[in-house]
Amino acid sequence: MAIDKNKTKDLINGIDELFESFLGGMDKKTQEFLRSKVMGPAYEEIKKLVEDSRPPRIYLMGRSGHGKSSLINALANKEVAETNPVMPTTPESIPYTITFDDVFSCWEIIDSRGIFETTKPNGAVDIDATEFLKNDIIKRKPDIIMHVIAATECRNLSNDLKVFREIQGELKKEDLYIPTLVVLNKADTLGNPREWPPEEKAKKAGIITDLLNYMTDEVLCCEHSNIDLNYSYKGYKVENGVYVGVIPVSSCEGELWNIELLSNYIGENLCDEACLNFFQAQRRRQQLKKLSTSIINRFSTIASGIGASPVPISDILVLTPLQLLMITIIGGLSCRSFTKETAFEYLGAAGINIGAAFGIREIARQAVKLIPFGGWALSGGVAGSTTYMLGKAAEAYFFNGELKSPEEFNEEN
Ligand SMILES: Nc1nc2c(ncn2[C@@H]2O[C@H](COP(=O)(O)OP(=O)(O)OP(=O)(O)O)[C@@H](O)[C@H]2O)c(=O)[nH]1
Ligand SMILES: [Mg+2]
Repeated sequence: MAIDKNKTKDLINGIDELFESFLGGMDKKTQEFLRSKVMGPAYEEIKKLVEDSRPPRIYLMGRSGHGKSSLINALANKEVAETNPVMPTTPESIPYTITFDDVFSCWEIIDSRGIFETTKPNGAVDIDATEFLKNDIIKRKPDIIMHVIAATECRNLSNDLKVFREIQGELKKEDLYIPTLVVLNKADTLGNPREWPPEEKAKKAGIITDLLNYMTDEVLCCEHSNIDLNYSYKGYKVENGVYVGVIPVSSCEGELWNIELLSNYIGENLCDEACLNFFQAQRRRQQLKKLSTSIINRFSTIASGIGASPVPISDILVLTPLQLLMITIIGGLSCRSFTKETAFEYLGAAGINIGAAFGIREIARQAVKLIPFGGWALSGGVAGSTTYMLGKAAEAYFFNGELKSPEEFNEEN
């Protein structure tokens, strides 16, 4: 299970019912304040993360046989059906969707295979192909472009990058900026293929670094910095207004290398709406946890807004629906089911008696005991920090399987 966009409405309706049941007995001004300044912004956050989410649109560029399909299989962590195994004789791009049904996600891939094949004897790319590629990118509007080049062929194919640079110049005129990554595939075949992986073979690591330097210094002509601070051979971040990085990988089945770093880097360059589908499909816990942490921070900020209430709110219980919603999202991001029962599962594990006989008020009363702020006045600071601590404790439970007391996260806030 995971976050299912189609369940968002049910979840929000369920939580909203709880919330409304809290409001009874409060004066109108407080009710209005809580609706518009607490739950309203919380629902807005869910909308941004879940309802606005859409599949990432990934555009593949590169010559036949350099490993575009293998790379997608490596990233998707499964064999993706080839839609058209026959080499096209005229440039055409082939869009297809990869669905990850069990995690409610999908990706849109556009494989521009064949475009660079129509080269002239001198290696120049055909003018029609260039025009086609430009128009195709304008038409498809991908979120990211991956230019896949077999590492051993880089030195012969530098012209392809120059051609693409010109295309990007044209795209800019259309106000279209699409982050583009050079993926140096088949890094394993550089030098002696038996010397592998580079983590264990310094010579291979050196060959890869030399190639990265060549690509950035002589082909792209731009400054670079390590993506992984400790290892230059894992790839460079570049900023030349067109390309965002040069990353070596091996996408050979059974020999995958550096795919996780590539995936993270793609995520860094994707817009917010495309991230959930991209990472959830791969069940990338590290990345999903980052999304969860950002939700915790946002929900804590929303909770602390309670301090600005026109009428002082002394009942910390009013935060329970907000916190249940937050815990459900954290659970969903950790690939649990996206229903409020997930939040109850955590509260149950944390020692709260979630019997069917108890009403939500009782659950709330018990939940408050998880964080002993008894006797404190409910200020914005207290509301924010209790929400934060509860979120972090739920995150530790769902992502790391650790049952920690929320208080342990007090220092961090
Ligand atoms: N050694 C090695 N072989 C690879 C790697 N990636 C792909 N290959 C092999 O290269 C061949 C071509 O890979 P594909 O993924 O089909 O290449 P493609 O770019 O999709 O080719 P077209 O669909 O024809 O455009 C296959 O035999 C792969 O097994 C790699 O990282 N290392
Ligand atoms: Mg292919």
